[in-house]
Amino acid sequence: SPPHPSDLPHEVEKAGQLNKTKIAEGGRKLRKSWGVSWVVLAGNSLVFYKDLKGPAPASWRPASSRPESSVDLRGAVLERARDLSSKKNVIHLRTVTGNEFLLQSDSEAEIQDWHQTIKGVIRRLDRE
Ligand code: I3P
Repeated sequence: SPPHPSDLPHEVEKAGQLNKTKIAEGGRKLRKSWGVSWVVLAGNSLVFYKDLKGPAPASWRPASSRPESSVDLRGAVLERARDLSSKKNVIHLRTVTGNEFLLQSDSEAEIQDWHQTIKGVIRRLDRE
């Protein structure tokens, strides 16, 4: 069974629902496919979970769901996406391995908070 949140080694800095699409894999461009994900920022990673049908879970981690994927933020680059989407409130994340994601929220305040919080982790890792 999946680990209980309290067994996980890192504290959750932020978690929430975002629209997400991967736009490149290993530097190779992918066709966009937007979907809703639960995104958890913990330790050095951004972790993606499938969205749940129905009401939002009480805790940060959807019960009995395993991560879909996880992104190592060391050396990653994060910017506001200017010309990469017709949507508003989009951030663009590129990993050292050349994987690229767009994350979007209907709330400008939310995407600004994600931007600042993820940036903080990237800067911390840059100093290590
Ligand atoms: C894409 C879809 C995406 C859109 C993308 C389209 O079409 O409409 O939502 O991205 O634009 O190509 P399809 O479903 O046929 O693949 P945005 O919503 O982020 O604008 P793009 O090709 O300009 O990236």
